[in-house]
Amino acid sequence: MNDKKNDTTDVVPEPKGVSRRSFLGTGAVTGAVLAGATALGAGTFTRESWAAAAKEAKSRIHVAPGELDEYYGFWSGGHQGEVRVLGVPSMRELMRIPVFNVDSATGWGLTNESKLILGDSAKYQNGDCHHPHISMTDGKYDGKYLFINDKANSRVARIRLDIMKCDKILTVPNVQAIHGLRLQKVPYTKYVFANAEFVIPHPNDGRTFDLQDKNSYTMFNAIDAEKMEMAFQVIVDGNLDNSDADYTGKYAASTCYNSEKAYDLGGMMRNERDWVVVFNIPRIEAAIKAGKFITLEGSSVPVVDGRKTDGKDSEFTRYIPVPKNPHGCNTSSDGKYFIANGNLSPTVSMIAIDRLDDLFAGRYKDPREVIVAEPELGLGPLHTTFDGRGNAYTTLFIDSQVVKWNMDEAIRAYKGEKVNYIKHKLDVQYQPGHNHASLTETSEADGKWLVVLCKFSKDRFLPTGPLHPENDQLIDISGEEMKLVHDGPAFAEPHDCILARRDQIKTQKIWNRNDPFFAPTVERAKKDGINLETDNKVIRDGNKVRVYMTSMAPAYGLTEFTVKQGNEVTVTITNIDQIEDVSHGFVMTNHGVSMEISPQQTSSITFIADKPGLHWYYCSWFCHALHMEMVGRMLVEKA
Ligand code: CUK
Ligand code: CUA
Ligand code: CA
Repeated sequence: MNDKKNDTTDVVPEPKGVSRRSFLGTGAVTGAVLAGATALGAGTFTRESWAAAAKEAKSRIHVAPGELDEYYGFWSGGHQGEVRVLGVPSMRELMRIPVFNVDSATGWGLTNESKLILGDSAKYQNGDCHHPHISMTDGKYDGKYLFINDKANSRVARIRLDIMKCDKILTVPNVQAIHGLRLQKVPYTKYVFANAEFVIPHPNDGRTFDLQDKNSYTMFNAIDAEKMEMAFQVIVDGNLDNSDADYTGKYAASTCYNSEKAYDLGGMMRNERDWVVVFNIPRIEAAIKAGKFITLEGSSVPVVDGRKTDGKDSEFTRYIPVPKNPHGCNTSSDGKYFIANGNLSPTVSMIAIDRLDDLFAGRYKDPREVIVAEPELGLGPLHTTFDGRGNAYTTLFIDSQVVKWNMDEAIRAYKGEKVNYIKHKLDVQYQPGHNHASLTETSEADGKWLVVLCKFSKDRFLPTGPLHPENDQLIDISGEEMKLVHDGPAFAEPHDCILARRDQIKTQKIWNRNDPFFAPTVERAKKDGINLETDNKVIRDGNKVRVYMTSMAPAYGLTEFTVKQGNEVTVTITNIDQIEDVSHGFVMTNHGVSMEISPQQTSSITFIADKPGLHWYYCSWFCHALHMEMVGRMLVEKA
């Protein structure tokens, strides 16, 4: 227990054992969920032993000035659209990686290099990130890429971890709202698995809006991780929420909360059970290789049908009924279970991965025979994470708690043995969604830290008006009991984060001149006969003007250039500084132009010189004692 007491009887947690409300029937629980939505304002804290607790917590997470953290944390930026890099356990924010947003500091969404990566989707300036995941080899992080979804515009992005920049974005075709995203763990991340959440008509051209129509469905998507191109799509029954992959490379699983294919709340809760759908990856690959697939109108992506026909399973999928409206889907770090989190049910369902071969071979009458336990944990279980010592940690949204429970004991209890598999319950502040233990998605789960991403912070921080920050809490899980050690206010709902050991991430100190990130710009310069490292030149090409210059603290290679009003101007700057950390910027005042040029980087930006007169440009990153003097003038002659 942490040392704070909650003064409302409604949310008083029991430190150990099963919550008194967890035995409510499903119907009552559904009622509690709906009531919970209005009862969230309840608790206030008394802070009697705050000082002592705070002191102890501080010593656990303190990373002294100049010292480095043990873990990299990659945080989803939620509907802010970026990825944030934090040090753990200090929870210091180290960097922000713009992805689906427009970023003024780096020029992401403004520069030609970033627009090329954003592709057709550059027209969207919003995103909604949920699930950041690091590429793996043999079930361990290889530190190469981080992938993240954009639910808002149905995209998946890849970040190169050596430079911590987004290098590819793919809009997943034929679907709406990419939500659950996980990576193949074994033998390596060949596929990014991405769930499209919403059921839509196919083709979605207005000829029908009926979700019950047999041509209304959503799809499970596999993306080739290296090429960032679609590999295949699988039509499913119901919808798709979260997913995960196993440690054999054979199976992926997804939760479905809308087996009803309903469009409203009541409809989506109609069925007593929804399901987990399991995908047989080798069978799908074999069918595609054999040419047994279809394509949808206007798309060349191979599609296979994973729906049941007349109650009969397809060869590609199995549907395992679980209590209604499950949410999170998590593979235990020992590789044994897919765990579906009950959400509306106080339970989680443990699916034995070693029974899936038999399930696909048709050896079970009832697909629920693959479920080896369904422990009751408390109200609103959303996501589960693991410590590598046989324990699981599940967030309880409604109870505002994290529950630590033992997987083997839960299985024994399911068989009828009298064991208390609940090890500890800890209050969190408040209403947690995802949680993530250090290295939990890999075979190296080390059981040291647990991050809990709370959706509400209420009274935990200085008030910031009607919009409150979220609260990302850090919990020490190295002992028997969980200990809350840090509160981390965060903007715009991170949803999920991932932790990697610091030795697993290897970054470049300065850019490599041959980096593919700006290779297209280098190519174009070559066509103009420009040596980017030495030339400062203006190329006139009809109405287009291309300005090439170098930057080296504290000066641009060109302090003046002249164009005609109405010219389309592309400024390309190469930072020839070789000194780590000496980034320059380029801002053309009153033109909406801003970009970053880090050591040995080439960046370019295009704009219309629509106003005659003198326009100053300046360096926006403080690079030198004479940084203020790092300026130049664009002279625009009247048309
Ligand atoms: S989801 Cu947000 S709390 Cu998008 Cu992984 Cu569960
Ligand atoms: Cu260059 Cu400031
Ligand atoms: Ca449902």
